[in-house]
Amino acid sequence: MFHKILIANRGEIALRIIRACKEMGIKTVAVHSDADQEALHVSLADESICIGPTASADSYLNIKAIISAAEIADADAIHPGYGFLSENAEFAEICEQCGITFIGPTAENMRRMGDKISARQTVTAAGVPILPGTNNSIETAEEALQIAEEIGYPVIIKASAGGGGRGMKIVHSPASLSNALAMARTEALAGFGKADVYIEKFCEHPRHVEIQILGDKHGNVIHLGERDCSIQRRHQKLIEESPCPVITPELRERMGTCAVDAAKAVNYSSVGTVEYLLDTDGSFYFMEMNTRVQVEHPVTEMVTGVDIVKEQINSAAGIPLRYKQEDIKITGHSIECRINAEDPEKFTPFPGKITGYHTPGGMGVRVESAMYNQYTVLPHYDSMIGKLIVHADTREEAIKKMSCALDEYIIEGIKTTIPFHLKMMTNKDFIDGNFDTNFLERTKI
Ligand code: MV4
Repeated sequence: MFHKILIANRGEIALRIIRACKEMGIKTVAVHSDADQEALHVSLADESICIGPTASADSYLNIKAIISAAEIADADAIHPGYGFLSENAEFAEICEQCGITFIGPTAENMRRMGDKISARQTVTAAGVPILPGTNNSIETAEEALQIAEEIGYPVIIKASAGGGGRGMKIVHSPASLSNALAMARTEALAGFGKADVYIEKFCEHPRHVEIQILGDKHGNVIHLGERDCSIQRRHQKLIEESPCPVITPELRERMGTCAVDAAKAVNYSSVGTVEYLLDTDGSFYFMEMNTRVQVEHPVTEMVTGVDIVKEQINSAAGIPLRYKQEDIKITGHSIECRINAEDPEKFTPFPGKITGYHTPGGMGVRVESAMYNQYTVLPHYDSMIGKLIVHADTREEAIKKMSCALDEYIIEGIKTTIPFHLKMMTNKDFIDGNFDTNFLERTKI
């Protein structure tokens, strides 16, 4: 097992990893930018090293500085968290070349699944359903028109090196296809360094349902059930829950088995998430695979009792999975609300000093946050400042518990998304589980 882990991240996920390490008896090294000197992860770690100026590019994305910090601190592993370098195959390779274990999948896993066309080819070979479309890059308008005629409009053009909704173009008729293709290729090249795009049938009212995967370095892969992440605004998730309100045990079994087959097809060796679109008729289609621990992993932990971060560390240390698939049971219902330092109606960032802070508690209430009283939320980084997670026997009880916890959560001095979430918990369609990825577009909360 590792002697000392460097956490190459900040905020709530850095705290989450530090806590897991402490419980495992592993020393921790926090890295921070100049501006994060007062951040909580710096004081909770055993050691801390400043890795550069405020800008992420000069600090949390600075591979040389992070590797140097690991060498100075004599860390034998690095945990990247999510975002930043967590899906950077080159960083994973450099860690291994420096004799430092990267706590995550292999660079090969990242490359196979990070490129969306490669991922589609891989999962198709593994028998995972994908939407009708192309498994190769589309170069010309003629090709695109022919494909679109075959699959029928609307279609969606996606960047192979994109993800998370970046660079997508929805096309409703042949007249707009050529321009959309040209724009998609231009934006893909500018945004991701590769112009490769593909086309698939556009699913008009999908839910975003994802399966948590856990693999080890011995070929074992299991799944930990699903999360419904449909409540999102401009591809930013706001509320996640497990189980999905409309899933059946049979559908969970099929989606989970397909996700495991996809992971086994690339010999996946860490935690990961297979993302699907779930259509209104119960059909599901592979979207993409995220090769990192995700923000929303706690809702899965709450319904399965599995500590996903600890299992990720164990797997990176070469320890075989302690769970078999038949050990995994889904108990109760869990909901997560993302607490962002944003205006609750405009969702514009609202950084500033926290002048009063009280966290909710009680049975089945969990707060994951690096906030504290008098802490100053910085404008330089992501606006998510915490996650409020609840767990109860039923979805109805979880919604009630979330309402009470949100009401008890006091954050003074800045605006947050708490008022938005309080309204969501009393929204009839949300309560009835009647929503898809377009919910916030069509519903005035
Ligand atoms: C789609 C789709 C509908 N049809 N693909 C968004 C990011 C990434 N997870 C894939 N995404 C989608 N891909 C097909 N063929 C719907 C989404 C989607 C979405 C699209 C537009 C606006 C908001 C969205 C939220 C979640 C998923």
